[in-house]
Amino acid sequence: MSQRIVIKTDFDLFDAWESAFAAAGIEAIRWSDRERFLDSIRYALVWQPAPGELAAMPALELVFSIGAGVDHLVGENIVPPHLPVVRNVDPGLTAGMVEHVVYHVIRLHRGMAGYETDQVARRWCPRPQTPTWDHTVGVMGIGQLGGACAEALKHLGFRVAGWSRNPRNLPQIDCYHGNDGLPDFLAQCEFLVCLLPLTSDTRGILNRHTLAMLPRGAGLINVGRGPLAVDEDLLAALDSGQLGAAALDVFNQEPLPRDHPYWTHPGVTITPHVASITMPATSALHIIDNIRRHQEGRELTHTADLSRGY
Ligand code: NDP
Ligand code: OXD
Repeated sequence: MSQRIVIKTDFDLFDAWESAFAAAGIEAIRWSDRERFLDSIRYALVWQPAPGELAAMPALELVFSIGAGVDHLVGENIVPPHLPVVRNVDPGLTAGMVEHVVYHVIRLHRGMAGYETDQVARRWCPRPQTPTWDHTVGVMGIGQLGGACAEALKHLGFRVAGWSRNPRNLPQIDCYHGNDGLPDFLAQCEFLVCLLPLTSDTRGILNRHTLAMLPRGAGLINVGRGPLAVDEDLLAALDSGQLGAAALDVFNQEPLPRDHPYWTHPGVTITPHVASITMPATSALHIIDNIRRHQEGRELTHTADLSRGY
């Protein structure tokens, strides 16, 4: 049977996917062309499929998430229950996330926003500097991406704490887990990086209660998902000074509405959900490997458990 993978993506990267899959003898099909191939599409690589769209492909054997997050695949009639879901775990995606997180932690640590304001005012105003090892960065979610960020921040000298659902043991990272471990974890985070998946347990976890547990003036970097944060609580924490700054890449509504207060808040830095973008050349390798594993009856790697939400 032909090897066809249909691709639904927000980014116009079809040509790159097509050539990466062609090298492995797999034919890539554009989402807009899928009706012609419905009976022969065996694999789907998707971002935000609508209910019923995957169920309409009777030959489908595997679903690949274009993103590391699979919250877009959770919901009624989105993924037929018998189909395994493989999420995106890829060195290119990890490297991009490490760059983004390290950039923002350093930007906050070195007070760059102040110098940017000074430049606009033509003001020469050196400020004192402190070493990284005097500061603690907390990473919420120390999986594939959060774990790599924690390690990179540790290499820069920061004290690093991590928080996960289950007990974890990462070299030189102070690991906390579960609801019981959250207050002690948050109490030390002068910079908080949120790299949690969006699940029923984590929705709204950045709220007035948890933000109040941070040291006053802490900096927040949310790269997980927008609905992890309660926007009103986050804005109130910024306005009161409980939060010193927030670098936000993900939002409750994307694109962020033009009239949203985040756009103009002096403490907020916005990026349009680009902390790390899936790169076809490297991600395809992991997809092709899983297709081979599936064909040979071997165990798949990086499957998601949709009932758990990640
Ligand atoms: P992983 O599944 O590898 O790691 C998830 C981590 O979150 C694990 O440490 C897990 O704990 C922890 N976690 C999950 N639920 C809870 C909970 N209830 N309480 C405490 N910890 C919890 O995911 P990735 O690192 O690959 O990706 C993380 C998220 O990053 C994605 O789901 C996505 O939302 C986001 N992302 C954002 C991008 C962007 O451009 N902004 C790009 C890519 C991803 P445990 O270790 O115990 O399982
Ligand atoms: C992802 C994302 O989950 O880009 O990979 O948000």
